[in-house]
Amino acid sequence: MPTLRSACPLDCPDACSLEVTVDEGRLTRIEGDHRNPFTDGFICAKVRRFAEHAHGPERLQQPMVRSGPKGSGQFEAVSWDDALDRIAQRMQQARDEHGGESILPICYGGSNGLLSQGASDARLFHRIGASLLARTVCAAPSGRAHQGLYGRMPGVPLPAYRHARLIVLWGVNPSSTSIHLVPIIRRAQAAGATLVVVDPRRIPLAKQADLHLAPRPGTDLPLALSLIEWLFGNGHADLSFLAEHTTGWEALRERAAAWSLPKAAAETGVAVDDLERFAKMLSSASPSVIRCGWGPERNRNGGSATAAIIALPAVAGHFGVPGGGFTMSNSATIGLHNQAVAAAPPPATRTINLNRVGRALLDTEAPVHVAFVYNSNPLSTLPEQERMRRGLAREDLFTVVFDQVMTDTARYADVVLPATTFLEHHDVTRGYGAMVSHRIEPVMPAVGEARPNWMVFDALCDRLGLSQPDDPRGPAAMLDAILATSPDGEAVGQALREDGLASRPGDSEPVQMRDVWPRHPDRKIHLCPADLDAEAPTGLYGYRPDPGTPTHPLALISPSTRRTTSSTFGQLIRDKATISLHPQDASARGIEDGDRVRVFNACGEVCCDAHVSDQLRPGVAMLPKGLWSRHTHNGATSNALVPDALADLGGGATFNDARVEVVRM
Ligand SMILES: Nc1nc2c(c(=O)[nH]1)N[C@H]1C(S)=C(S)[C@@H](COP(=O)(O)OP(=O)(O)OC[C@H]3O[C@@H](n4cnc5c(=O)[nH]c(N)nc54)[C@H](O)[C@@H]3O)O[C@H]1N2
Ligand SMILES: Nc1nc2c(c(=O)[nH]1)N[C@H]1C(S)=C(S)[C@@H](COP(=O)(O)OP(=O)(O)OC[C@H]3O[C@@H](n4cnc5c(=O)[nH]c(N)nc54)[C@H](O)[C@@H]3O)O[C@H]1N2
Ligand code: SF4
Ligand SMILES: [Mo]
Repeated sequence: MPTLRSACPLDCPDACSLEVTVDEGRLTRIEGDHRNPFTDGFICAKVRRFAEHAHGPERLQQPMVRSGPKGSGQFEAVSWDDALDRIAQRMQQARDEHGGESILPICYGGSNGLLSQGASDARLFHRIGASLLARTVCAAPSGRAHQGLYGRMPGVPLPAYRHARLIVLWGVNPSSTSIHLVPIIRRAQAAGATLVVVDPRRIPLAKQADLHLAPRPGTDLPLALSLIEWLFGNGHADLSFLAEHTTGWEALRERAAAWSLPKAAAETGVAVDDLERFAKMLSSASPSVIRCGWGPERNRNGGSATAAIIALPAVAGHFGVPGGGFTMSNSATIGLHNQAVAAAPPPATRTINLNRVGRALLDTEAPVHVAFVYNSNPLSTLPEQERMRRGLAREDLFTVVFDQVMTDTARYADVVLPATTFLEHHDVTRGYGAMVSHRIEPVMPAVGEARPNWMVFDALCDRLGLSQPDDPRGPAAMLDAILATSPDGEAVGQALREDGLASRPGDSEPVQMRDVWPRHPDRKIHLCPADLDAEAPTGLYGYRPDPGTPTHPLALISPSTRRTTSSTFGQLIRDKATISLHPQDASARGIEDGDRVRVFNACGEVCCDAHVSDQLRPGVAMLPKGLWSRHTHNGATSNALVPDALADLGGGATFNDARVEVVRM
């Protein structure tokens, strides 16, 4: 069998290049290749199992319409023409009777490809005047902070961590979420680098770290500010760098002054000696790099916390050397965008925050009449799951779910449409860790009658009379439009067309504040930008205390696991999930390992089994992200306990602000 080339478009920083073998239309082997050195010939276990996703019993093979009550998962097959006619008719009717705003697209991270998201889908929804969606469930607060301080300056390339003498993993768990960084860290450690982990639980790399700080969830802001205060207070702030390359450092210093190490120790639950050790490491080690993950952003203080974390290298003077600085998201590193594919500006309609879609679906003043779900599994991944479920159960709501498999959300659909996977369609991807872009081509025929996103949205545009003659239609025209209008289109176009793989133009390992600069007109770091300061409810770097109450005291976090990408691949997991509890918290409640428990708060409740574990700090419980209904005893998951309160910046999610009580059943 010939080996074919592909690339992984899943929501993962690593952006692997792949080698696949297909036999008689079925995927038989999928492995990492060496074209992209970061992939280095290996991939995660999830994608190695991709054949089970692509060819498994849950794979959607043909369009279907509902034949039983909502949520029952009873459907009957129809033709594509029939399904598309019904959808077009309901969209037209909703627009005529209630206005375009009564149509709501619901989408997020299924495939990060530029042909699959924000492309012809945006064209359709913009032209019909649908409600706009603020796609805020992930990276919204950290993205605002990264934009405000640095204009999304490219991060330290992950391979350049080999140069570092101090590596800080701050609210990030590469062993699950970015596996190719792990060997790089190990090699740096073998060469003498110090490793610090800041995470409320003992992640695998914390076991090999020189220092593990386990703050209470949501307290990274005082933690980072206390380090900044210590650096200034002890003569370790790089004042000449701050004067030359930053604005707003005096305001940052003033706000950090509220947080002495002892005060931060009390708020974060981290020993003052550990804070001081960490501060000393930051002041002395060079090169020093912070990998800032998405753990710190998913709470009420998330934007300010991320801003304070990524301000640290500026205060400590870590920039200008290979392996020095910070890495947040690298998604803006290669300048490719697909606005020309959308070919339609956003309409002047309302914007609905993705975190509050449940609320929007239950709103009776400005009701949603058509919900169109694609690239996402909102019933599993959005806050306030019970609200979401009640919204989807509304008899008068017409719901389309366009997915690869029968998700929990799809069971509530009126019409289900089968989507192709990246092995069956074209796409263009950009890594947000690895600084590469891939062009993906189909390596096998579509499974059943599955179709790619662009084909479905083009067909709906046609049916609704919304297509225009010069719209870029089809993969080749879409790629042309992207390359012709993107800042780096010319620089990477040839490589993408010829090799299917392009690296960042110019230096492959840019050094922050030497080769790459803040993307602000003054090329300076804005440590206290006015727009962020105005947006945050208590001002930038303003701290909001723990939302726990005497009735719901435990902090429930729901981090990623190795087994799913968000909820993708959840159908392949057969066993039930457990909630991890610290031994102290378990014994205080008379709970033993394996007991069935009820986890609850004002939003909802989950029934599952307990796992007693000292890998968490006391006061913190864990039930992973991405679970499906089948993984608990009552069909509810961690998201049933997550409030739809918003973070301080970017309207972001507060998944880790769930506060709960747990009782034995
Ligand atoms: N295998 C796998 N890979 C993935 C994903 C997946 O679901 N599975 N998801 C992908 C996506 S969508 C994303 S956004 C990235 C996310 O990548 P990561 O940021 O690595 O993942 P998370 O699991 O969100 O959070 C990381 C860590 O933050 C910790 N944490 C929770 N609350 C806090 C806090 O308040 N402060 C601090 N310091 N730490 C905290 C958690 O214990 C967890 O270990 O990974 C991507 N890669
Ligand atoms: N409790 C809790 N919940 C969380 C988080 C958390 O930390 N805790 N993290 C959040 C984060 S970081 C994220 S990014 C979100 C992600 O939330 P979602 O966007 O809902 O992501 P997935 O669960 O991966 O669902 C993606 C779906 O898209 C489908 N899909 C993939 N490719 C295509 C395609 O080409 N076309 C179509 N039509 N469908 C496709 C997949 O089969 C899958 O069902 O979840 C958030 N939810
Ligand atoms: S999910 Fe991440 S590690 Fe796994 S194949 Fe895709 S890019 Fe690579
Ligand atoms: Mo995410």
